[in-house]
Amino acid sequence: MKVFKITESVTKYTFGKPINTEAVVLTGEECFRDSLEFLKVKYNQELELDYDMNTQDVIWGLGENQRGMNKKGGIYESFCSDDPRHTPDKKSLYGAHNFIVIDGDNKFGVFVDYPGKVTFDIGFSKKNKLKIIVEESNVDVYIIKGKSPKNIVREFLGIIGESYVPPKWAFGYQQSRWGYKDSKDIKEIAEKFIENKIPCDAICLDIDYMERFKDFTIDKDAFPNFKGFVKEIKEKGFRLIPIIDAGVKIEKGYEVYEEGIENKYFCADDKGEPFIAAVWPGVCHFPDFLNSKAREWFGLKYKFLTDLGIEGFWNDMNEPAIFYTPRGLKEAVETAKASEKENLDIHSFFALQDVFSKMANNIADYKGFYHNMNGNIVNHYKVHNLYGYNMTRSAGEAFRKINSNKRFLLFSRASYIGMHRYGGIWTGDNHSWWEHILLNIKMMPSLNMCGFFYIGADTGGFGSDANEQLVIRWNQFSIFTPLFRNHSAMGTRSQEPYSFGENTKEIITKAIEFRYALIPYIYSEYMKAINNRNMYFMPISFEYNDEMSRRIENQLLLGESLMIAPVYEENAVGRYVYLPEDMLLWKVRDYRNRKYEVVKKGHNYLNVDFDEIPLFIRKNKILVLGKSSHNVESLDSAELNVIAFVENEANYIYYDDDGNSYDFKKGKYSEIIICIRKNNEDYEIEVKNKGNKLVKKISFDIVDVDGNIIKKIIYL
Ligand code: MIG
Repeated sequence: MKVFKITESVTKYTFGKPINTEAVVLTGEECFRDSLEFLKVKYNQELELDYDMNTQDVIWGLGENQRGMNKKGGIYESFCSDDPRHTPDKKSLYGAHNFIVIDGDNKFGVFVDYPGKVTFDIGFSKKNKLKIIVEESNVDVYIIKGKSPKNIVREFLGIIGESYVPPKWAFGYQQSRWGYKDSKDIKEIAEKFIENKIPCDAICLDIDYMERFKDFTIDKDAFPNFKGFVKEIKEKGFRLIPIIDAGVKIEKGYEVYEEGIENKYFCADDKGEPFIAAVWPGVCHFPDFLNSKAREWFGLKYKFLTDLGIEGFWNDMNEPAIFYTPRGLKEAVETAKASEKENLDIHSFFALQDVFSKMANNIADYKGFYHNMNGNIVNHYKVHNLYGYNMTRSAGEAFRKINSNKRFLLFSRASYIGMHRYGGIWTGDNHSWWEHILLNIKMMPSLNMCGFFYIGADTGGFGSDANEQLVIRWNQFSIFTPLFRNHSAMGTRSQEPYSFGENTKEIITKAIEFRYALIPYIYSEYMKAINNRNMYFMPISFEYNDEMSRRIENQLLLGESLMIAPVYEENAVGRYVYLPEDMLLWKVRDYRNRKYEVVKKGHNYLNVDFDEIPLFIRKNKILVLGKSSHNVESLDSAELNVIAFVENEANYIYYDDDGNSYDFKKGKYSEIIICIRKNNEDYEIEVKNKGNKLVKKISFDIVDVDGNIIKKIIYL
């Protein structure tokens, strides 16, 4: 074991010879210690980390994963998996995020930097035993200390490098569906949004825009003049976001295939030949994203689309997903042949069924190919979780070469910590199930802990048919997530905001308008979270110390001023809410109508009608609000509305920048610093403008602890 002091609060313990995942950006100096802090270590073939939890301990983290925000009671496997049925018994989803925070008498974080399979048994096998099992003993373990979970997360965010910042327009609403197949379909969607006056910034292009699912091609029949079409749609106010898949079609004469072969940029099998697996385009090769040259090559291919006016992408199938390989197919066919004509006994029947269903994403296939990590040949299985990460890195790095000071939108399905520097995440193929709204809610703060901020789920659910109430309730939550996209699978019921009756359309439109009115706050909080290494979504107890707060799994803090309590149960017209202190409640139907009530600290039942979004403003906190518009670029920033809940003094820093470039990193951003102080029956307001040239007027609704409102206006 080698030990390195990374920062005052972070120590790295190196076992064997780990593969450098580049998840952590700091190295630090070697120091001496003969044992790990907090954890017991056993290692031979595997490495096992043990910890005795107390009954009261809460375990946070693990990013995109199942079950609670408190991970206690579950067993989880970090292994990026393309499994669209996120039932509670599943141990892996698309991402692998090996960071947890132990929140008990001892408070510390653990990051297991290992790119293959890691199992977190958090009191599943044995009530109070935390066991982390790494399949190999070449691994870096980081122990992160801090006086609170919030602090520990901040320390962790400090060693993994700054999170991805999308362009501001990416905070607008996005409409997507697998099944919009050509320019006619897309145009129709755009027209519907315009006609119905529903704000929207982007429409996603799923695999049908490509010529036979080949990356970096356009189907000429579906889009006869793609460049012109991108421009036309943009003039209507929308951007197009094409999908990019990991697999490259094997086809003579197809440039990406030919170049990949010529330069040995594809993953190889055990004979050194390009590895073959079938995905959407049929048989494919996988670009070797772990090879820096291949990564650079593939990334620059995005230029084909950026040259056509594209400014955002989503990277799919990058676990990588495999439908079948020649190996799996052969095994299945042989098993089938051997079973022919027989009167199958029950075991052979199940074996036959299994051999077909296990053709996809089979471990034997993941063990059957190799990466050339700059001269070092590594079996895929050992570095599986780095694949999607490096596909997204490949695009992210290329964007800097294509246009060094322009922010592109990028989000990925598979991920590992480290990828947070290059793109966001959508949480993959969920279902139109009520349970998945709750899962969506719980994942958000866990992902923030792991560095991922530009995040969101398929609103309305990807698989299965949604009903209108579910789509309403889901939108009412997603208006708060940085990535806000309605997406669904081919063959499922349509779930665009206007797909149901007038009344449903009205309710969803009002929710989306509220999202746009909230963008000043959402963007300000997003950027400040990244710049100050805070979280955007937090569990309640990251700010409130009482024991009850630690147990709340279905309310979130959003930025520094708000608490949200979404409704995620069918037919519910209300819900239970716990308040750690008195808060100001605004039930939003139409953001233009503001009505507040003070809700008392403690246990409350809240009525929430189908068209209402409950929003809580914390005590001595400030919410800034603008006006809605049809897209982000057309937002009118001349007037800000402030809603403040003031007992004695409230402060807020409203951040803004150009929304398109990286100039903010050079200090080119503006702040409006607002301070409201209670002074007998009145308030003193101080506003300091540091460089904001857009805001001319701020109107204030200041509410005191008894619910009395005072209105004021200040001109800048
Ligand atoms: O095997 O491109 O998660 O969002 O619509 C399915 C089609 C492939 C999976 C993605 C989903 C996308 C779909 N893709």
